[in-house]
Amino acid sequence: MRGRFVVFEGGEGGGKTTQLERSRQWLVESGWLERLQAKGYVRDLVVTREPGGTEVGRAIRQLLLNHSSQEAIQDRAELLLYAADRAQHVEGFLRPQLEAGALILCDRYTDSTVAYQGYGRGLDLTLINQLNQIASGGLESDLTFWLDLPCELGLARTQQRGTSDRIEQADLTFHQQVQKGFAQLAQQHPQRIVRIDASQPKDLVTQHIQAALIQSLTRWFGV
Ligand code: T5A
Repeated sequence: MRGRFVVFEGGEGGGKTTQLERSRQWLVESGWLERLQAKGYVRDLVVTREPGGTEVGRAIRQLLLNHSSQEAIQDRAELLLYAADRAQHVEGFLRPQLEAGALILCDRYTDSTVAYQGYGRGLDLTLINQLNQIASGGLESDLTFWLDLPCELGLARTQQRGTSDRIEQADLTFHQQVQKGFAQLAQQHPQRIVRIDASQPKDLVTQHIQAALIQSLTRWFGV
């Protein structure tokens, strides 16, 4: 049995966390999960995220997002910390879960590194692709949702929460570059990345994601 790996990507405040949780709930409540389990296609449904999907990763996440010292984290150090989080996550969690037949919903993965550290920080894209390859051991998502939202709107949503992390505090040009990065990735990988218009009301976004999930589940498992 081999599981499947579904990733939610996008800029700040696009609604990834909200929609990932709604997908989890829908898979359970609609009976899809039970049907896939009964036919032996899927063992379990698991939810995870990057950075911070493992215990080591949670320490790295804390360092990356809530770093408060006067000493700035340098761009290449930031890149390597995300890569370390991913290497731990892939070997210690994602691969074993997939081999055991889990359907995984993951908040962010390799495309975030290309968009944030590549397009946002301006680090060399060839280097980032090589590092993604090393950290992931070549593990790619089976399906990635890109929640596409103008960054001004996304940042306004996160600001309503009243707190912002180190990366959310970066300037608007950085977030515009990140947005450009996701758009390029979606163009380059149309077979893997599904663009979702995240400016719509939550329920409509959920409907579009569910429709795409049904299509993929049907294709993967023939049910
Ligand atoms: N990062 C990550 C890198 O730089 N490189 C990497 O390789 C990786 C893996 C992670 C940070 O690390 C960076 C990217 C990030 O900056 P995070 O907390 O995991 O940080 O991710 P964030 O994007 O910061 O998470 P957010 O919670 O800010 O955004 P979400 O998850 O996209 O949005 P969500 O669901 O929390 O919603 C935000 C608000 O908007 C509302 C929600 O209710 C909530 O209040 N909302 C909507 N409002 C109106 N209409 C809709 N359709 C809405 N959908 C949600």
